[in-house]
Amino acid sequence: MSAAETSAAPAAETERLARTWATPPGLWGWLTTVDPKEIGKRYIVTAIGFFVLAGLLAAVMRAQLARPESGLISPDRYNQIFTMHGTTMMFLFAVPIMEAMGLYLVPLMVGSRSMAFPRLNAFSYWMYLAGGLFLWIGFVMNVGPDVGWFAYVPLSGPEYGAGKRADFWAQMITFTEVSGMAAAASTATTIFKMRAPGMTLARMPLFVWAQLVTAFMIMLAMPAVMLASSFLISDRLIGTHFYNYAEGGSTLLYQHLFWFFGHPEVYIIFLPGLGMVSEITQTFCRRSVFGYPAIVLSLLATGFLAFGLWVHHMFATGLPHMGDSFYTAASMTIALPSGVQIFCWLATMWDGKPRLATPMLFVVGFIITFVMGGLSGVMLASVPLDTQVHDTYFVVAHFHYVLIGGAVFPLLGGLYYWFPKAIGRMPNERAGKLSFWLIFLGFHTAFFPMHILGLWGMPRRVWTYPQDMGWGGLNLLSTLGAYVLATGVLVYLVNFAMAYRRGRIAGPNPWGGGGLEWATASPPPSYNLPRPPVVEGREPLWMSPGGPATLQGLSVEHREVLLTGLVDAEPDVRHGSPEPSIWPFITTLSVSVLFVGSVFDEWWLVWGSIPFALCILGWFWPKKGHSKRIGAAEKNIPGALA
Ligand code: HEM
Ligand SMILES: [Cu+2]
Repeated sequence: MSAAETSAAPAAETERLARTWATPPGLWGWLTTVDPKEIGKRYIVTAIGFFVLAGLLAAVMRAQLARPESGLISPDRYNQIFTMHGTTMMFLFAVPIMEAMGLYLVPLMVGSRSMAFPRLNAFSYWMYLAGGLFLWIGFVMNVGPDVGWFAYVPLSGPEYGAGKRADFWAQMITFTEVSGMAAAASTATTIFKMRAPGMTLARMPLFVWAQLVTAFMIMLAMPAVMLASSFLISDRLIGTHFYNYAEGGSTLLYQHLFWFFGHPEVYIIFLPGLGMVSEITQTFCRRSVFGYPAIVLSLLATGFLAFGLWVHHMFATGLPHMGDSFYTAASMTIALPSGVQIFCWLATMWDGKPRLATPMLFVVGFIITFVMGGLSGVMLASVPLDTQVHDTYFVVAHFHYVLIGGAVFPLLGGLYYWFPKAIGRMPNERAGKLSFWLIFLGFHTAFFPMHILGLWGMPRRVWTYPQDMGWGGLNLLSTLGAYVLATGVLVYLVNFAMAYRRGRIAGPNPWGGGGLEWATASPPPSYNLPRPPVVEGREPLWMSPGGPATLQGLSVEHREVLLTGLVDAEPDVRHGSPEPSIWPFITTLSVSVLFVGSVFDEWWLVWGSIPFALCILGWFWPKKGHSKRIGAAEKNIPGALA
């Protein structure tokens, strides 16, 4: 067969492919699908649902805080509400949605038919859904956790945390972390082994790099918090003494375990956001991003450094001075890699005359807001200042600047940017711009005053404050800002809902992007691309606007994916990819019974593991798969596979 060519696949071939990769129709298909795009979309919609719920809780908090001595909600409800808000935002919205963007986009961007462990992706989604429902059902039944999103002991321990509330928090953590690690393992493996031929590491899109670093951070950080929450639950249920000072345990151990996860967590949330910013910036500036190697190195450096800062959350616990100084220095150092990336984007914009469409507006909003959040972060890294403003609204302002500025703005830009790809229709630009301005101005009105309130001494996690403190005015302003922000989010989502039904048809590449995700139809067919593309540069579509050259010979009769070499992405193995399967769903049911039951009685752990073991047996029951190594002669990117 001939060398690589840009021929379109004949219709018979794509029809056969569509049948091979189809998801069964109806409810059965919904429960059994292993298509990463289906799972990614579902994940994203669910996460947006949790974002809206947690946002409503924020609206309630802001209503309560708008006036001094307000009695809108009771202190006990307030405790549950801020805990649910923080917990939902971090564990059920931010991390899952960032991973889900990867599940949807990574296979398209690397030009693969599917992902490495499609059934594991499905399992990840079901586990996430189960954990989220568990937490929210608890909240509705008045057993919502009330111990803050980091659930410090001894407050959350057996002595002070009576009832089941803290158990609900701890077990929800186990659910979501299992889910998070499953998705991360699949993403990392896909990136390493399933890139299109020719997509060497140095040609990988920056969003894919960001997802890779994030996946490793998830796999390294999440076990720490699972340990923290499992020790907590066993202290509470079976009387172990991990955190019991009187019996030789340690309360500080909890903080170390939690923040060894908790600090990397914030980078897990915003590194994918940085990846989106790079993609959007280069498309709207119509040039490849300035300083690709510098950006990749910064992502890697952030990933490593993020594990060396956790103690800055514990400055107020009275650590040795040596420790204080070390973690101050480390916390300041991490500003450098982020700074490098900001300069790279600015240089790209400088050179590129950016087109200020909605995604790009969110990028600009991100740069402004994130730099401000970074500056208050560097201030907090200094121990004397931190001991002054610890647990005040200054900290609440800081982390919303980095979380909303650093992750939510890029995410809103990214969702808008890839919406036409996933749905096939364009959102309305005027509504998009309106939503941006409402969100941006609302955000700063809501959160900037909190810096001042914090410096004036207003503590966080208080349900109200006395009239004569003089905090009323700024709090009212902050509440108004929050409602403007909420209106902006409403406009943003309504715009999507309208576009979903009536938007202009997008076509494969509405923004003129250069990455492989734009080479296929919108929405993409179940098999992604008819034939594996052969990649010759970082922006394959800009190099050959007619579409990249393709490779023939991958099976269309069976679900077959092409595995390639880790560094150079030479064709290596053809590998069978799983058919739709009900096992991930059933396995999740069995794990859920075990996890939920164990909150009430420790014996569920023992008996519950039997159905779980049976499920695993069913899942991994040997099937006729196939896997064929590709001969040495064909490795150098031929036009056809043997
Ligand atoms: C959408 C607009 C938002 C508003 C108006 C808002 C408002 C608030 C307020 C007023 C508090 C402080 C409660 C207190 O200390 O008494 C708070 C806490 C918190 N928020 Fe938000 N928030 C928003 C979005 C977010 C997002 C997007 C995230 C994360 C991705 C987030 C994460 C947190 C966390 C982790 C806490 C700490 C909870 C705790 O103290 O345990 N928030 N938020
Ligand atoms: Cu930190």
